[in-house]
Amino acid sequence: MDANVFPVPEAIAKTALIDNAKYLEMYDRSVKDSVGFWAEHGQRIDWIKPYTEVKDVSYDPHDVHIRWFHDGTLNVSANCLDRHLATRGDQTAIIWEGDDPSESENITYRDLHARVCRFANAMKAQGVKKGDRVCIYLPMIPEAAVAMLACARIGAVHSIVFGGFSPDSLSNRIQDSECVMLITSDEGLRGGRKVPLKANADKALETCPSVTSVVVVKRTGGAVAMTEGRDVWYHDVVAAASADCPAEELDAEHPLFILYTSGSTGKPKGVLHTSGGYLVYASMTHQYVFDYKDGDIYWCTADVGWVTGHSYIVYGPLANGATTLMFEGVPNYPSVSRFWDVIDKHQVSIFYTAPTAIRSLMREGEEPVQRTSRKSLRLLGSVGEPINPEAWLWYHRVVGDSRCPIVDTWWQTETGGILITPLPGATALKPGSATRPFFGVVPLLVDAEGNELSGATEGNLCIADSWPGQMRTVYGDHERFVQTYFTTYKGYYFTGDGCRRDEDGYYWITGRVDDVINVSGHRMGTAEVESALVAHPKVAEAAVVGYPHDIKGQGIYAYVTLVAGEEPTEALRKELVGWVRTEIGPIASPDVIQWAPGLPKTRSGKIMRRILRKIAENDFGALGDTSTLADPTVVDDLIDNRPDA
Ligand code: 6R9
Repeated sequence: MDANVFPVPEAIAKTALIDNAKYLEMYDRSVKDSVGFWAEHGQRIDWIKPYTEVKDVSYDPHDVHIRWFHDGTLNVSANCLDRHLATRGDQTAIIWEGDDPSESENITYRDLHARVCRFANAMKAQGVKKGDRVCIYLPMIPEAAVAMLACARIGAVHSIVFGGFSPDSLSNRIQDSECVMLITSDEGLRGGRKVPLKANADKALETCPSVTSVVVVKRTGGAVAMTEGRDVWYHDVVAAASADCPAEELDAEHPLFILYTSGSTGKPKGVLHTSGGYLVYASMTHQYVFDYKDGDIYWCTADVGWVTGHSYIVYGPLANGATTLMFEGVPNYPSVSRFWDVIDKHQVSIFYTAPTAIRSLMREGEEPVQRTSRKSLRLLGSVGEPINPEAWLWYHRVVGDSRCPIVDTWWQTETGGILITPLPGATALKPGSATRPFFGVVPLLVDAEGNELSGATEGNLCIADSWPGQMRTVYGDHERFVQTYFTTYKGYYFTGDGCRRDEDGYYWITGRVDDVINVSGHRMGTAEVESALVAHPKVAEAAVVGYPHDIKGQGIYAYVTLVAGEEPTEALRKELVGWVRTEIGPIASPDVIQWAPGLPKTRSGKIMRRILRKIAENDFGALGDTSTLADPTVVDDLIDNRPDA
């Protein structure tokens, strides 16, 4: 056998839910009889009124619509809570591990149910109604999960904004979906440092007239301003609320949440997910991809501000009655052994994290890992960006003691759940490959003209058919949804990723083919960073590209042209980095700023990003044809003055 293929370990094969024969049989049925397959698996969750229609989907650009189980009714929060009470009321639903290792808490299903009911009633008392949008801007504390489930219980639509986003970013997102309520906390706590969430929120709300009430969770006890008539304390409103809150009966296609994500152009898009199909898909992928069984302790290190936190900390695991760990902190606080200490402390058996975290911990050597036991682990996962084989092998050998399979899960905010992934009991692994499609998923590789490519090949990754977890629209802009995903390659969903398929039919994601970059697993539109830069009074023009970065996967490389008369100084460089941090948030900080007296443009004025990418990559040999440039000498200047990235 190929040295780079890792077969299913015997111990896993013996107990896994799905072996290879079963995978092949189920996959075959899922694509040949999609309706029959999903009619059956849709029943894994509880419906109030059963569905009779399974699938109503069109990818025709004139009439894109995606509906699953649409005549059924259900409640997502009842599926995550109420239905477990009789059988597992006293089981831990959420293990919360605080930023400070001395703080942790186990919350049972019964307790979580009561907290969600109380907060749902409190939201109603504040005037929130079914269909209203509610913004959640919280750190990784149990109240974040409580708020999500409380929204789901009453049919309000949550929009979570990652706590690392700036007031401006928060305000844009609130305005776009016209949220009526904002749920935040006094401060957040990460790596021992405080994040001024309420102060950020106050700033954002200056431009958000739709928000009439703000609920503030007391996390650190830091002093905050409370606006009379608008702001209330979480602990006050839940104390006044009843713990009896019947779950609202909602249509399968009732919106569950909006989550903003970056695209190649314009402002972030509000990705809309609905209730029934999403929950079926999130729970099914969680069970099979992680081979989840009763007794497992499952930990996904994502933040609920990203889709991974939605599907694989909260909705998928809780729908499955799992024990899910929620971590407030960071991998290197108080020491670089923190992840492994938490695994030992709570006896975690399934661990799901991002390649950037692995790479940064790998840099610290093996000792901080080896001084911990990790005997409880049986499965590892990776998500967010391609994992390089070196990091994969280290994760496998050092963290997993060569015992635990790694599921490299490829998916997107738009897909709601995992689409390409190994199944631990079925799939032999190749480091760096997301391997094979999940049930019901038909990946296609197409060339630039949209011709489908067969066999071992490389191309643009599309998906041929729908799956229940697929996004339904861009909130408030269905035309943008159609334009972004369904017009480039007719009849297919276009992912924006490039991909290679090998001779065994395994998929290898090669990264984005559009102007989206992936920084530490966070999606960032180069256009967003550019518009932040040009908003600075001294900047005339900016072009932003990604470049390979050892830890972050990709770093942000900005070419900046100053307005005439401005001097390119080190102080200004720092100022611009700080400016982008304030405009968007720390995750968007440029790693490199290169002063560019001119940018390479075609005669029609289009910036040739291909060339800028090559220069940023330090790859001057492959600049390609520069003859169409209006002024080819700008390229030489950029090469000569490239700072050491
Ligand atoms: C879940 C999530 C989506 C983009 C996606 C792709 C990249 C995610 C990956 C991966 C290679 C993996 N991506 N998982 N690339 N291998 N296992 O990350 O959603 O934030 O929307 O990002 O991330 O480029 O298109 P999101």
